[in-house]
Amino acid sequence: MIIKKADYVIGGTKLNHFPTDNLNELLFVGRSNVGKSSFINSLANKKIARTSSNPGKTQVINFFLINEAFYFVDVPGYGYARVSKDKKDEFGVMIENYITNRGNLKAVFLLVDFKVGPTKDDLLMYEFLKYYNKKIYIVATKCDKVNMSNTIKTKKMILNKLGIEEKDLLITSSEKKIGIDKVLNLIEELVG
Ligand SMILES: Nc1nc2c(ncn2[C@@H]2O[C@H](COP(=O)(O)OP(=O)(O)O)[C@@H](O)[C@H]2O)c(=O)[nH]1
Ligand SMILES: [Mg+2]
Repeated sequence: MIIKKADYVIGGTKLNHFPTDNLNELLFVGRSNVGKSSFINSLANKKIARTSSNPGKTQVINFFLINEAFYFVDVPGYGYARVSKDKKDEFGVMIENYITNRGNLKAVFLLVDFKVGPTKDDLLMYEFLKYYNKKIYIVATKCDKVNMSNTIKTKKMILNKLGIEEKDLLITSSEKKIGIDKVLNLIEELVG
């Protein structure tokens, strides 16, 4: 798939703030700073999502209309220590509501830092998504940060922790544009 058009449409915290045109939605989740905004921008080949080295920025659920046909949905990253407990609970409830109540949610991309591997929060999110029978794709981000000799070991560690097979792991780098085309092909199959 080639993304020709990608535009921010709306941000909101509740179902009644979200788009009503009933298009398919692809959700991107992951811990804060995992490289989610960079990944969305790489796919779109355009800076639509705000990136930051200063985590905890995204506070609402953001919708980006892609090729006038479907949405990319960006939610606040979890696991960011400097966000207050109340805010964390609020974000958690907001994301859970979206995931459990949104009928047009087609698939979820769970982003995991390739070098760090799945954190406790990532594993919780993975279990949560499985419990609600969501179609899940695991994306390992920032693979450029792991050198060749450690790649196989790192990959095995991630597969073991999540209990998935090699074919179920998408290894990517937004910075070096690795694995991006493969994800775009997958998106084509999902919503094209
Ligand atoms: N080396 C490397 N750094 C990346 C990559 N993707 C994102 N980053 C950096 O990781 C930090 C967080 O990225 P961002 O996309 O804002 O993460 P988000 O909080 O998950 O949305 C920024 O400093 C990015 O420049 C990547 O593929 N490789
Ligand atoms: Mg972000």
